[in-house]
Amino acid sequence: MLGWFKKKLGIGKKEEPASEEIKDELKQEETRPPASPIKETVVEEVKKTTPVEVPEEESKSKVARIFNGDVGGLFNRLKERLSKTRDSFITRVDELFLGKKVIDPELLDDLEEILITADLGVGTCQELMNSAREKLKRNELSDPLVLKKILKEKIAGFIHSSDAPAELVMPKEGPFVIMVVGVNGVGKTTTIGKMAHKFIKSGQSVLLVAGDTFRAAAVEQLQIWGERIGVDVVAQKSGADPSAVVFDALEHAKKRKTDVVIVDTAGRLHTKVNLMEELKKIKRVMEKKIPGAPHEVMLVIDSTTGQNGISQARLFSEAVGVSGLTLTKLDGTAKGGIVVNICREFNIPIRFIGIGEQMNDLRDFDADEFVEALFAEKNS
Ligand SMILES: Nc1nc2c(ncn2[C@@H]2O[C@H](COP(=O)(O)OP(=O)(O)OP(=O)(O)O)[C@@H](O)[C@H]2O)c(=O)[nH]1
Ligand SMILES: [Mg+2]
Repeated sequence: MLGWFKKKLGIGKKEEPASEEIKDELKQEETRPPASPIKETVVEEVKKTTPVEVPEEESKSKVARIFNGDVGGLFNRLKERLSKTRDSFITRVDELFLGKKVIDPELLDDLEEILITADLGVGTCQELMNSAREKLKRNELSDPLVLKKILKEKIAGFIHSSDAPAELVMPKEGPFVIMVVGVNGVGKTTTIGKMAHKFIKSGQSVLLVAGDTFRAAAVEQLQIWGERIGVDVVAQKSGADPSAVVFDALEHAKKRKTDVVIVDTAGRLHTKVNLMEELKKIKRVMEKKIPGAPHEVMLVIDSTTGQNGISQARLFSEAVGVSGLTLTKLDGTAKGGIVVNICREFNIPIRFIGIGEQMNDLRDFDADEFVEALFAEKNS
Protein backbone atom coordinates (compact mmCIF):
# COMPACT_ATOMS: atom_id res chain seq x y z
CA MET A 1 0.00 0.00 0.00
CA LEU A 2 2.78 2.36 0.85
CA GLY A 3 4.29 2.00 -2.58
CA TRP A 4 1.98 4.51 -4.13
CA PHE A 5 4.31 7.45 -3.74
CA LYS A 6 7.31 5.56 -4.88
CA LYS A 7 5.67 4.72 -8.17
CA LYS A 8 5.60 8.39 -9.00
CA LEU A 9 9.34 8.58 -9.56
CA GLY A 10 10.78 8.81 -13.02
CA ILE A 11 7.69 9.95 -14.84
CA GLY A 12 8.34 11.68 -18.14
CA LYS A 13 6.51 14.95 -18.51
CA LYS A 14 5.63 16.96 -21.59
CA GLU A 15 4.13 20.37 -21.76
CA GLU A 16 0.72 20.90 -23.25
CA PRO A 17 -0.78 24.10 -24.59
CA ALA A 18 -3.47 25.60 -22.39
CA SER A 19 -6.94 24.67 -23.52
CA GLU A 20 -9.28 27.55 -24.25
CA GLU A 21 -12.11 25.04 -24.04
CA ILE A 22 -11.61 24.66 -20.29
CA LYS A 23 -11.60 28.37 -19.71
CA ASP A 24 -14.87 28.53 -21.64
CA GLU A 25 -16.26 25.75 -19.54
CA LEU A 26 -15.24 27.50 -16.39
CA LYS A 27 -17.19 30.51 -17.51
CA GLN A 28 -20.23 28.46 -18.43
CA GLU A 29 -20.17 26.45 -15.26
CA GLU A 30 -19.83 29.43 -13.01
CA THR A 31 -22.84 29.27 -10.76
CA ARG A 32 -21.53 31.31 -7.86
CA PRO A 33 -20.14 34.71 -8.79
CA PRO A 34 -16.85 35.44 -7.08
CA ALA A 35 -17.16 37.64 -4.00
CA SER A 36 -14.37 39.75 -5.37
CA PRO A 37 -12.79 39.98 -8.82
CA ILE A 38 -10.21 37.35 -9.55
CA LYS A 39 -6.77 38.81 -9.45
CA GLU A 40 -3.71 37.65 -11.23
CA THR A 41 -2.67 34.35 -9.80
CA VAL A 42 -0.20 34.91 -7.06
CA VAL A 43 2.55 32.40 -6.92
CA GLU A 44 4.40 32.52 -3.71
CA GLU A 45 8.00 32.16 -4.72
CA VAL A 46 9.54 30.86 -1.61
CA LYS A 47 13.18 30.14 -1.18
CA LYS A 48 13.46 26.42 -1.49
CA THR A 49 15.11 24.44 1.20
CA THR A 50 16.67 22.57 -1.67
CA PRO A 51 16.54 18.86 -1.07
CA VAL A 52 19.95 17.26 -1.26
CA GLU A 53 20.73 16.47 -4.88
CA VAL A 54 20.58 12.74 -5.32
CA PRO A 55 20.71 10.65 -8.46
CA GLU A 56 17.36 9.13 -9.35
CA GLU A 57 18.20 5.59 -8.27
CA GLU A 58 19.45 6.83 -4.97
CA SER A 59 16.44 9.06 -4.59
CA LYS A 60 14.19 6.04 -5.05
CA SER A 61 15.82 4.22 -2.21
CA LYS A 62 15.64 7.41 -0.22
CA VAL A 63 11.88 7.40 -0.63
CA ALA A 64 11.75 3.82 0.49
CA ARG A 65 13.82 4.69 3.51
CA ILE A 66 11.66 7.59 4.47
CA PHE A 67 8.39 5.79 4.19
CA ASN A 68 9.44 2.50 5.61
CA GLY A 69 11.72 4.28 8.03
CA ASP A 70 8.68 5.55 9.85
CA VAL A 71 7.77 2.06 10.83
CA GLY A 72 10.72 0.88 12.88
CA GLY A 73 12.45 3.52 14.93
CA LEU A 74 9.49 5.72 15.73
CA PHE A 75 7.21 2.98 16.96
CA ASN A 76 7.42 4.19 20.54
CA ARG A 77 6.26 7.59 19.47
CA LEU A 78 3.23 6.10 17.75
CA LYS A 79 2.53 4.03 20.84
CA GLU A 80 2.76 7.08 23.04
CA ARG A 81 0.52 9.13 20.73
CA LEU A 82 -2.10 6.41 20.69
CA SER A 83 -2.13 6.24 24.47
CA LYS A 84 -5.56 7.85 24.89
CA THR A 85 -7.20 5.29 22.67
CA ARG A 86 -5.22 2.51 24.29
CA ASP A 87 -6.23 3.66 27.77
CA SER A 88 -9.88 3.71 26.83
CA PHE A 89 -9.65 0.36 25.15
CA ILE A 90 -6.95 -2.20 25.76
CA THR A 91 -5.97 -0.93 29.19
CA ARG A 92 -9.60 -1.27 30.25
CA VAL A 93 -9.76 -4.73 28.71
CA ASP A 94 -6.66 -5.68 30.70
CA GLU A 95 -8.21 -4.30 33.89
CA LEU A 96 -11.39 -6.22 33.20
CA PHE A 97 -9.47 -9.46 32.72
CA LEU A 98 -7.17 -8.91 35.70
CA GLY A 99 -7.39 -11.82 38.12
CA LYS A 100 -10.14 -13.53 36.11
CA LYS A 101 -9.53 -17.18 35.50
CA VAL A 102 -12.64 -18.00 33.53
CA ILE A 103 -14.80 -16.27 30.97
CA ASP A 104 -18.49 -15.99 31.65
CA PRO A 105 -21.32 -14.18 29.82
CA GLU A 106 -21.13 -11.16 32.18
CA LEU A 107 -17.49 -10.68 31.38
CA LEU A 108 -18.37 -10.67 27.70
CA ASP A 109 -21.07 -8.06 28.33
CA ASP A 110 -18.52 -5.83 30.05
CA LEU A 111 -16.12 -6.35 27.19
CA GLU A 112 -18.79 -5.35 24.70
CA GLU A 113 -19.34 -2.09 26.54
CA ILE A 114 -15.64 -1.28 26.35
CA LEU A 115 -15.56 -1.97 22.64
CA ILE A 116 -18.52 0.30 22.04
CA THR A 117 -17.05 3.20 24.03
CA ALA A 118 -13.74 2.86 22.16
CA ASP A 119 -15.71 3.68 19.01
CA LEU A 120 -15.16 0.47 17.20
CA GLY A 121 -18.66 0.80 15.83
CA VAL A 122 -21.76 -1.24 16.48
CA GLY A 123 -21.28 -3.59 13.52
CA THR A 124 -17.65 -4.28 14.40
CA CYS A 125 -18.52 -4.92 18.05
CA GLN A 126 -21.32 -7.26 17.13
CA GLU A 127 -19.10 -9.25 14.85
CA LEU A 128 -16.38 -9.49 17.50
CA MET A 129 -18.81 -10.39 20.26
CA ASN A 130 -20.72 -12.94 18.19
CA SER A 131 -17.53 -14.72 17.45
CA ALA A 132 -16.48 -14.62 21.15
CA ARG A 133 -19.89 -15.91 22.33
CA GLU A 134 -19.81 -18.68 19.75
CA LYS A 135 -16.41 -19.76 20.98
CA LEU A 136 -17.58 -19.63 24.60
CA LYS A 137 -20.53 -21.86 23.74
CA ARG A 138 -18.26 -24.35 22.06
CA ASN A 139 -15.93 -24.26 25.08
CA GLU A 140 -13.16 -22.88 22.93
CA LEU A 141 -12.54 -19.90 25.17
CA SER A 142 -10.41 -21.16 27.98
CA ASP A 143 -9.11 -17.99 29.59
CA PRO A 144 -9.11 -14.20 29.15
CA LEU A 145 -5.68 -14.18 27.55
CA VAL A 146 -7.00 -16.35 24.74
CA LEU A 147 -9.88 -13.95 24.34
CA LYS A 148 -7.51 -11.00 24.11
CA LYS A 149 -5.49 -12.81 21.48
CA ILE A 150 -8.62 -13.50 19.45
CA LEU A 151 -9.66 -9.88 19.77
CA LYS A 152 -6.32 -8.73 18.46
CA GLU A 153 -6.39 -11.15 15.55
CA LYS A 154 -9.91 -10.15 14.58
CA ILE A 155 -9.10 -6.45 14.74
CA ALA A 156 -5.94 -6.99 12.70
CA GLY A 157 -8.10 -8.86 10.19
CA PHE A 158 -10.48 -5.93 9.79
CA ILE A 159 -7.64 -3.48 9.36
CA HIS A 160 -5.81 -5.66 6.86
CA SER A 161 -8.94 -6.08 4.80
CA SER A 162 -8.76 -2.42 3.80
CA ASP A 163 -5.11 -2.75 2.99
CA ALA A 164 -5.90 -3.10 -0.70
CA PRO A 165 -3.17 -1.80 -2.95
CA ALA A 166 -4.06 1.55 -4.43
CA GLU A 167 -4.80 1.29 -8.09
CA LEU A 168 -2.81 4.26 -9.17
CA VAL A 169 -2.23 4.72 -12.82
CA MET A 170 0.81 6.89 -12.98
CA PRO A 171 0.47 9.85 -15.35
CA LYS A 172 2.35 9.63 -18.62
CA GLU A 173 2.74 13.34 -18.48
CA GLY A 174 2.12 16.18 -16.11
CA PRO A 175 2.26 16.19 -12.35
CA PHE A 176 0.79 13.72 -9.94
CA VAL A 177 -2.27 15.53 -8.63
CA ILE A 178 -3.71 15.02 -5.16
CA MET A 179 -7.04 16.60 -4.34
CA VAL A 180 -7.60 16.85 -0.61
CA VAL A 181 -11.20 16.96 0.63
CA GLY A 182 -13.01 16.81 3.96
CA VAL A 183 -15.36 18.76 6.19
CA ASN A 184 -14.12 21.87 7.94
CA GLY A 185 -11.57 21.63 10.68
CA VAL A 186 -10.61 17.99 10.12
CA GLY A 187 -6.99 18.87 9.36
CA LYS A 188 -6.83 19.09 5.57
CA THR A 189 -4.46 22.04 5.35
CA THR A 190 -2.22 20.71 8.10
CA THR A 191 -2.10 17.29 6.44
CA ILE A 192 -1.21 18.92 3.12
CA GLY A 193 1.70 20.72 4.76
CA LYS A 194 2.95 17.54 6.39
CA MET A 195 2.47 15.52 3.22
CA ALA A 196 4.34 18.08 1.13
CA HIS A 197 7.15 17.92 3.66
CA LYS A 198 7.37 14.17 3.12
CA PHE A 199 7.57 14.63 -0.64
CA ILE A 200 10.22 17.30 -0.34
CA LYS A 201 12.24 15.05 1.94
CA SER A 202 12.07 12.35 -0.69
CA GLY A 203 13.45 14.71 -3.33
CA GLN A 204 10.31 15.60 -5.26
CA SER A 205 9.17 19.03 -6.31
CA VAL A 206 5.83 20.08 -4.90
CA LEU A 207 3.29 22.78 -5.64
CA LEU A 208 0.50 23.60 -3.21
CA VAL A 209 -2.77 25.05 -4.42
CA ALA A 210 -5.06 27.16 -2.25
CA GLY A 211 -8.34 25.80 -3.56
CA ASP A 212 -10.12 26.86 -0.38
CA THR A 213 -10.92 30.37 -1.49
CA PHE A 214 -13.84 30.88 0.86
CA ARG A 215 -11.76 32.27 3.70
CA ALA A 216 -8.74 34.54 3.48
CA ALA A 217 -7.29 32.81 6.52
CA ALA A 218 -7.34 29.49 4.67
CA VAL A 219 -5.10 30.85 1.93
CA GLU A 220 -2.75 32.38 4.48
CA GLN A 221 -2.55 29.16 6.44
CA LEU A 222 -1.42 27.27 3.34
CA GLN A 223 1.08 29.99 2.51
CA ILE A 224 2.56 29.72 5.97
CA TRP A 225 3.00 25.99 5.47
CA GLY A 226 4.55 26.72 2.06
CA GLU A 227 7.10 29.01 3.67
CA ARG A 228 7.79 26.60 6.47
CA ILE A 229 8.61 23.70 4.19
CA GLY A 230 9.92 25.69 1.25
CA VAL A 231 7.40 25.05 -1.50
CA ASP A 232 5.50 27.30 -3.87
CA VAL A 233 1.85 28.05 -3.22
CA VAL A 234 -0.56 29.06 -5.96
CA ALA A 235 -3.27 31.27 -4.56
CA GLN A 236 -5.77 33.92 -5.54
CA LYS A 237 -7.79 36.34 -3.56
CA SER A 238 -10.40 34.84 -1.30
CA GLY A 239 -13.71 34.59 -3.09
CA ALA A 240 -12.08 33.55 -6.35
CA ASP A 241 -13.41 30.57 -8.23
CA PRO A 242 -11.52 27.54 -6.87
CA SER A 243 -11.68 25.81 -10.25
CA ALA A 244 -9.95 28.77 -11.87
CA VAL A 245 -7.23 28.66 -9.22
CA VAL A 246 -6.73 24.97 -9.87
CA PHE A 247 -6.69 25.51 -13.62
CA ASP A 248 -3.94 28.10 -13.35
CA ALA A 249 -2.01 26.02 -10.87
CA LEU A 250 -1.97 22.98 -13.12
CA GLU A 251 -0.82 25.14 -16.00
CA HIS A 252 1.97 26.44 -13.82
CA ALA A 253 2.91 22.94 -12.62
CA LYS A 254 3.11 21.64 -16.17
CA LYS A 255 5.37 24.48 -17.25
CA ARG A 256 7.58 23.98 -14.24
CA LYS A 257 7.54 20.19 -14.59
CA THR A 258 6.51 19.90 -10.96
CA ASP A 259 6.28 16.33 -9.67
CA VAL A 260 3.41 16.62 -7.23
CA VAL A 261 0.53 19.09 -6.98
CA ILE A 262 -1.54 19.07 -3.81
CA VAL A 263 -4.84 20.93 -3.88
CA ASP A 264 -6.48 22.20 -0.71
CA THR A 265 -10.26 22.57 -0.81
CA ALA A 266 -12.91 24.18 1.33
CA GLY A 267 -14.49 22.14 4.07
CA ARG A 268 -17.91 23.53 4.60
CA LEU A 269 -20.47 21.12 5.97
CA HIS A 270 -20.76 18.06 3.82
CA THR A 271 -24.54 18.21 4.07
CA LYS A 272 -24.48 21.34 1.92
CA VAL A 273 -24.93 20.21 -1.62
CA ASN A 274 -23.11 23.17 -3.11
CA LEU A 275 -19.80 22.13 -1.58
CA MET A 276 -20.04 18.77 -3.29
CA GLU A 277 -20.97 20.47 -6.56
CA GLU A 278 -17.97 22.74 -6.20
CA LEU A 279 -15.69 19.77 -5.60
CA LYS A 280 -17.10 17.94 -8.59
CA LYS A 281 -16.43 20.97 -10.72
CA ILE A 282 -12.82 21.25 -9.50
CA LYS A 283 -12.37 17.60 -10.28
CA ARG A 284 -13.75 18.00 -13.80
CA VAL A 285 -11.38 20.87 -14.47
CA MET A 286 -8.44 18.78 -13.29
CA GLU A 287 -9.49 15.91 -15.54
CA LYS A 288 -9.72 18.18 -18.55
CA LYS A 289 -6.42 19.85 -17.90
CA ILE A 290 -4.51 16.67 -17.14
CA PRO A 291 -6.08 13.43 -18.32
CA GLY A 292 -6.32 11.05 -15.39
CA ALA A 293 -6.09 13.79 -12.74
CA PRO A 294 -6.73 13.89 -9.87
CA HIS A 295 -4.67 10.79 -9.34
CA GLU A 296 -5.66 10.72 -5.71
CA VAL A 297 -8.75 12.09 -4.02
CA MET A 298 -7.76 12.06 -0.39
CA LEU A 299 -10.45 12.37 2.25
CA VAL A 300 -9.26 13.66 5.59
CA ILE A 301 -11.24 12.48 8.60
CA ASP A 302 -10.88 13.78 12.14
CA SER A 303 -10.73 10.73 14.41
CA THR A 304 -12.12 12.66 17.34
CA THR A 305 -15.47 12.87 15.56
CA GLY A 306 -15.90 9.13 15.94
CA GLN A 307 -18.69 7.58 13.94
CA ASN A 308 -19.47 10.80 12.12
CA GLY A 309 -16.39 10.04 10.07
CA ILE A 310 -18.18 7.04 8.61
CA SER A 311 -20.96 9.17 7.14
CA GLN A 312 -18.41 11.65 5.83
CA ALA A 313 -16.56 8.86 4.06
CA ARG A 314 -19.80 7.70 2.52
CA LEU A 315 -20.91 11.15 1.32
CA PHE A 316 -17.58 12.21 -0.12
CA SER A 317 -17.14 8.84 -1.79
CA GLU A 318 -20.47 9.18 -3.50
CA ALA A 319 -19.75 12.74 -4.62
CA VAL A 320 -16.13 12.69 -5.67
CA GLY A 321 -14.92 9.10 -5.45
CA VAL A 322 -12.46 9.00 -2.56
CA SER A 323 -9.35 6.91 -3.32
CA GLY A 324 -7.41 7.29 -0.06
CA LEU A 325 -7.91 8.37 3.54
CA THR A 326 -5.98 10.23 6.17
CA LEU A 327 -7.18 9.96 9.76
CA THR A 328 -6.02 12.91 11.80
CA LYS A 329 -5.78 13.76 15.51
CA LEU A 330 -5.32 10.21 16.67
CA ASP A 331 -3.07 11.66 19.35
CA GLY A 332 -5.86 13.64 20.96
CA THR A 333 -8.63 11.11 21.11
CA ALA A 334 -9.80 8.05 22.91
CA LYS A 335 -11.85 7.20 19.86
CA GLY A 336 -9.09 5.68 17.77
CA GLY A 337 -11.29 2.62 17.37
CA ILE A 338 -12.73 4.48 14.41
CA VAL A 339 -9.76 3.23 12.39
CA VAL A 340 -11.02 -0.33 12.83
CA ASN A 341 -14.54 0.66 11.93
CA ILE A 342 -13.54 2.60 8.82
CA CYS A 343 -11.47 -0.33 7.62
CA ARG A 344 -14.35 -2.69 8.17
CA GLU A 345 -16.93 -0.47 6.49
CA PHE A 346 -14.97 0.73 3.48
CA ASN A 347 -12.53 -0.61 1.03
CA ILE A 348 -10.60 2.63 0.89
CA PRO A 349 -6.96 2.42 1.90
CA ILE A 350 -5.78 4.57 4.78
CA ARG A 351 -2.67 6.36 3.52
CA PHE A 352 -1.71 8.32 6.60
CA ILE A 353 -2.54 8.91 10.20
CA GLY A 354 -2.02 12.26 11.90
CA ILE A 355 -0.61 11.96 15.39
CA GLY A 356 0.16 15.59 16.22
CA GLU A 357 0.32 19.11 14.87
CA GLN A 358 3.96 19.18 13.87
CA MET A 359 5.50 18.66 10.47
CA ASN A 360 6.68 15.16 11.26
CA ASP A 361 3.46 14.01 12.81
CA LEU A 362 2.06 12.36 9.72
CA ARG A 363 2.74 8.66 9.59
CA ASP A 364 2.25 6.12 6.89
CA PHE A 365 -0.51 3.85 7.97
CA ASP A 366 0.74 0.36 8.60
CA ALA A 367 -1.88 -2.13 9.75
CA ASP A 368 0.45 -4.37 11.75
CA GLU A 369 2.20 -1.51 13.42
CA PHE A 370 -1.09 0.13 14.32
CA VAL A 371 -2.47 -3.02 15.93
CA GLU A 372 0.78 -3.57 17.84
CA ALA A 373 0.71 0.01 19.14
CA LEU A 374 -2.93 -0.35 20.12
CA PHE A 375 -2.39 -3.60 21.99
CA ALA A 376 0.97 -2.71 23.50
CA GLU A 377 1.32 -3.25 27.23
CA LYS A 378 1.12 -0.01 29.15
CA ASN A 379 4.74 0.00 30.30
CA SER A 380 6.36 -2.02 27.56
N1 LIG B 1 -3.45 17.07 17.68
C1 LIG B 1 -3.58 17.13 16.37
N2 LIG B 1 -4.06 18.24 15.79
C2 LIG B 1 -4.18 18.28 14.45
C3 LIG B 1 -3.82 17.17 13.63
N3 LIG B 1 -4.07 17.51 12.34
C4 LIG B 1 -4.57 18.76 12.36
N4 LIG B 1 -4.64 19.24 13.63
C5 LIG B 1 -5.14 20.55 14.09
O1 LIG B 1 -6.50 20.68 13.72
C6 LIG B 1 -6.82 22.04 13.49
C7 LIG B 1 -7.53 22.19 12.16
O2 LIG B 1 -6.63 21.85 11.14
P1 LIG B 1 -6.72 22.46 9.67
O3 LIG B 1 -5.60 21.84 8.91
O4 LIG B 1 -6.81 23.92 9.69
O5 LIG B 1 -8.10 21.84 9.19
P2 LIG B 1 -8.87 22.06 7.82
O6 LIG B 1 -9.54 20.80 7.49
O7 LIG B 1 -7.94 22.60 6.81
O8 LIG B 1 -9.94 23.15 8.25
P3 LIG B 1 -10.80 24.10 7.30
O9 LIG B 1 -9.83 24.77 6.38
O10 LIG B 1 -11.46 25.03 8.25
O11 LIG B 1 -11.77 23.26 6.58
C8 LIG B 1 -5.49 22.79 13.56
O12 LIG B 1 -5.40 23.40 14.81
C9 LIG B 1 -4.45 21.70 13.42
O13 LIG B 1 -3.23 22.02 14.03
C10 LIG B 1 -3.32 15.98 14.27
O14 LIG B 1 -3.00 14.95 13.66
N5 LIG B 1 -3.22 16.03 15.63
MG1 LIG C 1 -8.03 24.30 5.64
